[in-house]
Amino acid sequence: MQRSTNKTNAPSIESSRIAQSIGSALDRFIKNNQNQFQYASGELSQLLRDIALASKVVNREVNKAGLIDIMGPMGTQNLGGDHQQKLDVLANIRFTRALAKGGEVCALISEESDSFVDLNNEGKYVIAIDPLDGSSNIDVNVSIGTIFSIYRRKTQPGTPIQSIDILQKGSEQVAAGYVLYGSSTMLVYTTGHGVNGFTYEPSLGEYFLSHPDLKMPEGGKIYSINEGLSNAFSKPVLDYIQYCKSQNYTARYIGSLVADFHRNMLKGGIYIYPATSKDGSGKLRLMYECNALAFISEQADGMATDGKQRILDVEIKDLHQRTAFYVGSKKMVEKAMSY
Ligand code: P6P
Repeated sequence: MQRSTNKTNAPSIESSRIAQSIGSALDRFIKNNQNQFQYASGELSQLLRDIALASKVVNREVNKAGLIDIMGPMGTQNLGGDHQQKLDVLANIRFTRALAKGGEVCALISEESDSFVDLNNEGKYVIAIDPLDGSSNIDVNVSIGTIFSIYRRKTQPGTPIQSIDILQKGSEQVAAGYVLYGSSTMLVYTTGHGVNGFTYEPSLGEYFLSHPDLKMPEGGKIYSINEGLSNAFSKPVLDYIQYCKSQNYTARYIGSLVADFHRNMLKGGIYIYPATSKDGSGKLRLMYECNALAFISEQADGMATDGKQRILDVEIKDLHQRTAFYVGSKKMVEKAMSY
């Protein structure tokens, strides 16, 4: 068989295209962009690396959950009364340990811990994290996610942590992101200069830039809401759902916030978890679920409200406070707000 020879020795089209398609590795990207970060950039870079490392460990455990005894409930409940899954607790341990070792975070707010965790170090940052959101989907092999918000502590490092370090509203975030353990594992984050998505290559143990400068389409035709709760919805919410149906929008609801959010960010759409007659303040948590996704959505030219005001402006009264959540394409959230 005649072998095709590449006379000019220039890289063939295929190899140059493949080379182009793989973006820079996360470490390289963080280093190249750390000067954008007006605070002590080296420390934020280290913090993002610590999160990426923990996510690789959690990813490995999530991917083999069916094979080792880490499926199913722990038989315990967290403060919010959610039945903790074994992977919830494992993920909380992994992230807490990685962040404690990294030394950049002095305090951690987690869905899995009743009060904040003092990591007893001189770190300048505070993190609010849902180590594994959507954990009820783990046993049925549906995508799940990690959600995190990063704040700077307000008081001097080395002094006792105070509530002003902990109860910071969403607009105070200096960085935020999520990990989506889906058909591929992705890390998506912002430091206030746009949103970038990285896809994990397990054979190399590296995240590579795959979705640079993510922007939410201004409009969309996907609405995500649990219509099974319709009897508990207010009339404006029901009216907006009817509007979506009148426009022949597609209903897509995975029941895993990060997966629903990520799809809507890429394709355009709106995710709604409203206040209901069952949950007067909604179900989702402000500090470690909604604030991070609200920051990301605004950085991607989207919008996030609680039905009345910008999520990032909501005052924090309690670590585990809940909020109604309308997030996604700007025009869709504006329309929903008009009801
Ligand atoms: P419901 C998962 O428990 C979660 O926190 C989000 O990931 C998800 O969007 C929502 O709750 C699903 O709640 O009441 O529709 O089952």
